Amino acid sequence: MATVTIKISGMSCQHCVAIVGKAITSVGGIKKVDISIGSAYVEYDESKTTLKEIEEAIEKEGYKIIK
Ligand SMILES: [Cu+2]
Repeated sequence: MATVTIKISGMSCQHCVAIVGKAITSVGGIKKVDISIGSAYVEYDESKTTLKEIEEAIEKEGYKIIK
């Protein structure tokens, strides 16, 4: 199990929180997500997905990952 906190720009309200949460949980192997405006804490199974895949799912919704 891996845990990561991803910083996200472009989120401004609870609607964004819902969209990002949905995007992350749509990736396989996600065990836990805790989203707030501007960041996402994620627990995931490294044998099923990668951080890159999670980040891409967020970016696909129009948000930007802050590295
Ligand atoms: Cu919003």
